[in-house]
Parts: sequence; C-alpha cells; structure tokens
Amino acid sequence: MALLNILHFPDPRLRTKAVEVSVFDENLQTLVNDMLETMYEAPGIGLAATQVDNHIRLLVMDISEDKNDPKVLINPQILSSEGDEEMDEGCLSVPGYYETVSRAEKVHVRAQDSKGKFFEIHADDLEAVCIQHEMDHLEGKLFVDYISSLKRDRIRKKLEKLKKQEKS
Ligand code: GNR
Ligand code: NI
Repeated sequence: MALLNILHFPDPRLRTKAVEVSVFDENLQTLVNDMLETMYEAPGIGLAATQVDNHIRLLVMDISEDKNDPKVLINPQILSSEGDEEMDEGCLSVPGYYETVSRAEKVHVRAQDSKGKFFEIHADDLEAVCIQHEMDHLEGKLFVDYISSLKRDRIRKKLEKLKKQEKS
C-alpha cells in the first residue's frame, strides 16, 4: 500500500480526459488499493484517478459514517438521472474551499468492479453528488468550474500563492 500525491487546482493535469479501462490486472488492483488508502487518509469521501495523475476511468468512494463501505467504479456511466439538488461541495484538489453546486438528485449508474464485472447502483443525496463530482474529474472538470470566474480566479490565486510558499 502507498499514499499517492493529490494534484491541486490549477494544475493543468487535472484537465486531462481519462481513458476507458480495458485491462483488469494486478496493477489496476494495486492502484485501487492505493487510491482507497489515499482517500481515507486525506480524509475524503471520494477520489478519482485523475486526482492522483492517473488518467483512467476509475473512481473510489466511501460515504459511510464508519468508513467501512468502499466502492470502486470503473468505466462508470450514468444511465439516467432525475431531480435537482444543491449541496456545498469541497474537493481534495481544491483544499480549503467549499461552494454550492447544483446537480442531479438521483443517478442510476452502470460501472465495472476491479475484476471487470458490471454492476449498477441507484444513488441519491450525498452518494449521487459524490459520483457526479468524481465523474466530472474523469472529464477534466472541477466543481469550481460551476462557480463565477471571479470566485474561481480568487481561489486559483490563493492556491498558487500557497504553492509558492511551500517551495520557498
Ligand atoms: O471529500 C470530498 N467531499 C465532498 C463533499 C461534497 C461534495 C463532493 C465531495 S468529493 C470530496 C473528495 C474529492 O475531491 N473527490 O474528488
Ligand atoms: Ni474532487
């Protein structure tokens, strides 16, 4: 097991569109395990491979209170969605910032597990928000893309400044 480095906005690598997974081998299983460890350690309720600079269509999440219900979604697809819901979102790639985002309230998703087996989930509330947030990462999209460019620029400048201070 290993902790992976999480990329921070505005790192251009977060804008990469992830490719489909076609090989379900041991390397994939290792990445899944490392992503779960990284997510729990952060701590976060979800993590997309994009955030750890691995540009394949893989996300992990655990919205349970006891952090004992890990879910792995590979090549996820939204089959249908319904309703609207506003929620305050945060992101491990945009540390320290929370903004209200509007998304579908319920999503019906088809994905593959780490062995390639297909399964479906009906998600609502936080789980639905989390899946949509993670699937955005796989498209190179971040929650700050939904807020005003003024706010986004302010966040970008603060995070760039923090990064510079880390280096010096
Ligand atoms: O840990 C996380 N919390 C969260 C809260 C509200 C909406 C979405 C999220 S996902 C985030 C982890 C993360 O950045 N995943 O990409
Ligand atoms: Ni995120």
